[in-house]
Amino acid sequence: MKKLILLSSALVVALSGCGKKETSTSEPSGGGGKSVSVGFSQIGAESAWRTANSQSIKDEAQKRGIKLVFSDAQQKQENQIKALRSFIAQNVDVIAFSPVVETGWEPVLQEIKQAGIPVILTDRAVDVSDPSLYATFIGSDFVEEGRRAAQWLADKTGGKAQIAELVGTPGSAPALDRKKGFEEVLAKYPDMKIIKSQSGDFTRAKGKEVMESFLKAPDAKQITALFAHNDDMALGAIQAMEEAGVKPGSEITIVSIDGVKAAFEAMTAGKLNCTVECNPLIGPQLFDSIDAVLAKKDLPRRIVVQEGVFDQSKAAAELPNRKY
Ligand code: GYE
Repeated sequence: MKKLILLSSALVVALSGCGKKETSTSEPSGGGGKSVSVGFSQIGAESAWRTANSQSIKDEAQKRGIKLVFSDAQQKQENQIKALRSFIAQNVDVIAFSPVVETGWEPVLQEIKQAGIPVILTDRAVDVSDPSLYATFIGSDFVEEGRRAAQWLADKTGGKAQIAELVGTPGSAPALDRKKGFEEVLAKYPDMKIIKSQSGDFTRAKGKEVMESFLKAPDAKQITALFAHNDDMALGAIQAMEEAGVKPGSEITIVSIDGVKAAFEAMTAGKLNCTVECNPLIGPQLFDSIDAVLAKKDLPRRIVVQEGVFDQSKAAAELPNRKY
């Protein structure tokens, strides 16, 4: 059975070999003996958060002399599944990945399990019924981030806001959970309502496009606040507002999530009001967990990343400290 799976996986790799430019391998420099190899399937390069996340993982692999096979799925689940199968065919020691959406992973995770390769999830969670399909999940508490954004907005507006929402990638853990946490807090404030909600796919370009359409709607004037599921979409929306003659940060109060450098710059310029931190620098925690898995040590099922909330009053002091 194992052989059959390996064979079919090898075939997939061979067939998809041509035209596959998104995979890079970094070989450890120097050293003897067999080095550890890790296959990492990344979602894409949709945001500044993601770029920092990829860099953190690559830097840490390099630092520890681990052979990293890194594959970029360009926001497509099918590409991630192909990459995971190619990691089986290459017989890597550990597979790690950040799943673009929550569902649809069970079959490929079963194949990985049959091949005897441990799996570590980073950043986003999966929805599977068999808990033995992965060793641990390292990532932020997205529900809490949504709660923090809503609480900040409630405090800032005295519990009164007509909110436009820019949602992340449909079906992704951060989009589902941030919305859930945000709405949970909103339920306590009868005068806070989401009056518009649409996906901007976590990108600046889509965030701008969707905000443009919000601002063209007949009831556009009713919008008093914007909740963007990430900074990139908020930054795109800020551009759309400026082009439409609406003052971001004053006429529309804006709260987003991630805490990337550009968000701090927008806060110091008075255009963004608040960002809830979501830390992408999880390379060190990932490779610590890889070490533990290979040493057959028990790992917690869930490793939560620590993070904070920053508004304009803290932005200038924090800006020089930002690492992403
Ligand atoms: O907030 C967003 C990125 O999954 C936490 O994905 C991540 C999210 C992050 O594209 O900027």
